[in-house]
Amino acid sequence: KTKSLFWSKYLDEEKAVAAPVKLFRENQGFPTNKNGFRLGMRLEAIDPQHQSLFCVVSVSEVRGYRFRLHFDGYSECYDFWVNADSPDVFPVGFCEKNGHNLSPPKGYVSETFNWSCYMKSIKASSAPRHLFSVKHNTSVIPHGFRIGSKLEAVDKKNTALTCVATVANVLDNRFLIHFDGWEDCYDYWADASSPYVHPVGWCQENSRVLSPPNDCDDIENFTWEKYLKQSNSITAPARAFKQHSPHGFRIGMKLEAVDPRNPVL
Ligand code: MLZ
Repeated sequence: KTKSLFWSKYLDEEKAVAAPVKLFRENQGFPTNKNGFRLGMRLEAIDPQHQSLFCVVSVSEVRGYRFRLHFDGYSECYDFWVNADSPDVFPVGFCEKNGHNLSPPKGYVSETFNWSCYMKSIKASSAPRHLFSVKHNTSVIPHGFRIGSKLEAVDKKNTALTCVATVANVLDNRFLIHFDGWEDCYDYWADASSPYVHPVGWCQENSRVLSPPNDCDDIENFTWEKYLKQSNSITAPARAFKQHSPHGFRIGMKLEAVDPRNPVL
């Protein structure tokens, strides 16, 4: 493949090698690998900063295989980029069909929001179905994580904490983690192989501290047994978790690691 003049000179000067093209997938061929999403098309998407929400969004920029999404009626500062094959974008009508609440554009209320009236009023078009490469499986897959199942999960915004959590929604093979008693801003989607989720009793077995529900009146004496009885809840069964086989790492072992906040160190 032909390299630009800049690259050939730069690689020469630095005595560096370019990562071989064969290491990349076809969809990484920026900017040539185009996608069919076009400016202004409407669709539904999971808000990456607030993952419990499915929102009305529009395509605000297209670049190669990626595109930028904008929350209708909200500031551009919330815009975010996705790959064209993202599992977090859905055609218009997906939420209604699959029983998820849809967060309407700013200034609309979800009870009365109607996609087709909205599209007519703004004279926009919806992103055609064939552009969505993830085929969502609407038939229920029995994977043990049902809405209401309790489990233990790492709070990704405070990763030192493993907390009492509940499955709040299900989407294909993924489930939404919600932390009991907390606002839904901590919610996130996971699947059975996620290293952040564990069955009830995992903290105790592994001598970790479990963070009790936020509304727990007796934090010191929280027990799952009491809590499950009180709330009359089910648990996600241990066999449903598909975690990697025990690795060789043990507490106290030394190693080298990248600091994700200062990746050069
Ligand atoms: N410092 C934060 C921690 C919140 C942890 C929530 N975990 C689900 C606070 O107290 O708000």
